Amino acid sequence: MSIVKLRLLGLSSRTWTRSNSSSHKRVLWSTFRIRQFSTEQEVFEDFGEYSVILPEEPFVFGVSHIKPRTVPAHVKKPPYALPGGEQAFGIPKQNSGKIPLGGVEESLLAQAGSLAKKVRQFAGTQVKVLDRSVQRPTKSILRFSAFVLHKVESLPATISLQLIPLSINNIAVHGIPDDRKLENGDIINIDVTIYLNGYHGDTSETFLVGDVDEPGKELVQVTNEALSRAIGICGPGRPFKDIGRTIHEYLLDKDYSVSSTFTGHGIGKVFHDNPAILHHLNDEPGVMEPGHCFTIEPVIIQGRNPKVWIFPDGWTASTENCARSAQAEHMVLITNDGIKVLTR
Ligand SMILES: [Co+2]
Repeated sequence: MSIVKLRLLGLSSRTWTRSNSSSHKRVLWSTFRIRQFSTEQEVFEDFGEYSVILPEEPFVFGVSHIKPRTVPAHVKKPPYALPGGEQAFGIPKQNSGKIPLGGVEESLLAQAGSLAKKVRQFAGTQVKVLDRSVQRPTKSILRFSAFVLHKVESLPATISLQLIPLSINNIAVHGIPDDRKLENGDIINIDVTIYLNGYHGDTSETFLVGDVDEPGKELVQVTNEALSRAIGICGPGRPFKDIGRTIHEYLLDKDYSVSSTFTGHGIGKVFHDNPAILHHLNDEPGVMEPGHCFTIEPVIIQGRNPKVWIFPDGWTASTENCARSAQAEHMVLITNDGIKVLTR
């Protein structure tokens, strides 16, 4: 996205600076106050003060220029991480997305969820470490991601680059760690996906870096509340579509929208399994049954435009108008008489 396009969208920008970091010159950012003028509603939307992440120019397409992290030989890899396997994002249609309850499978799945939760919490403590030193040069988020993974010695299931996706400010999901350092006022989503003993764990949280402005704090709080309300209506016999309805109703009187581009998913031996979990108002069939394990992971965006666009790298998803976005994710297992949240 060029500056010209931003102006066409009605955004006012002040200073634009290019990243002067060495190897991964992917990010162009600037701090400015974003106001979007919508001709339809005739209102100014004030999204607050924060840095906008944009792709480095000239664009580099794809991710082949990014060196994948080396994984120690003893770390067990999922099938799609082996040479020739790229199946992490395809859902096998025949899968029911259910596991047998009360046996070894439930226990292994719970262990994967629990490890993912610990990694997420650990990552949060590392954000706090960075937080204290944002004023001086510190670890880049690239090193941060690699460091977190090194500590847990588990494999991120996400993307073949084997890095934890870190999505900052206007990045909705799948931000690829690079040499940008965390800045005071950033909000950063850390999406932890791990593979343990044949099962996947998947959870994410959006953390505050230093002094985040009020709109940023509120966005994160609303996102967490949307997730918790959606989890609150889950149980055996409940229609899956109640998840989207609950989030929709919660946001109705607020100046936020939920992305319909990114869905939750069944999870277990398969990383992205049936059922697809829609976070927006929908009329999809399907009822939660004991043994269903799935993620709920709403992406909540400031303002009423939930559209995103994908960077030339093919992964990083930014909001269309550079409004901020936050995400929170838990794994929910439906039991015979209720639910277990495996990552809480
Ligand atoms: Co997920």
